[in-house]
Amino acid sequence: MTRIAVVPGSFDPVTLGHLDVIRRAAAIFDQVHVLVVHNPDKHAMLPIAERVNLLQRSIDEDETIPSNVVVASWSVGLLVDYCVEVGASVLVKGIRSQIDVAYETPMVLMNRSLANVETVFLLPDPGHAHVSSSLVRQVAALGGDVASYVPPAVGRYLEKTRPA
Ligand code: COD
Repeated sequence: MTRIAVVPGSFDPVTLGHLDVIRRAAAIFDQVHVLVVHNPDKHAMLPIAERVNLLQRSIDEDETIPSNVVVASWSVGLLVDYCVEVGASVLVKGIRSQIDVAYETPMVLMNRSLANVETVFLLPDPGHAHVSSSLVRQVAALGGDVASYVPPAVGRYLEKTRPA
């Protein structure tokens, strides 16, 4: 049986913490769908198409990420609807702290209740545990160097789009 997992997120933008979790998931599952999902609780910086584009480029440029990873987006309906559509039985979430566990726990139970989709929590390398898309956006907006926190494709994009 092919084990398909979905790694969902806003990826606004993708960070090295996200890539760390994607890489770990790809080593465990046969196929990994990295899914850009609209999170209505967050005010997005990048349109979904740009987030998908940056994710795809970042994965393509990272030789340590295997070829069983695909990138997609989902903006209509439940996350578990996508899982059912592609035959995925597992969601993978990255956990940086107890705050992430508390935030994710009700969603784990709801997704299991809605469609019997289980969730696996993966911890990133501790070097990425302080990295979030929102802090990257803030550091970049205030003129800081984000090269240590994002893939090169995102670094180039943020540099190019930085207001003069
Ligand atoms: N290290 C490790 N993991 C990380 C890091 C890092 N540095 N940064 C982020 N992560 C993890 C997050 O904990 C999360 O698991 C994932 O990566 C994505 O993070 P973000 O910030 O890009 O995305 P979020 O948190 O805005 O994404 C939220 C989802 C879209 C996944 C969430 O809103 C969701 O599951 N929505 C489903 C909607 C739905 O169907 N709801 C009804 C049933 S619950």
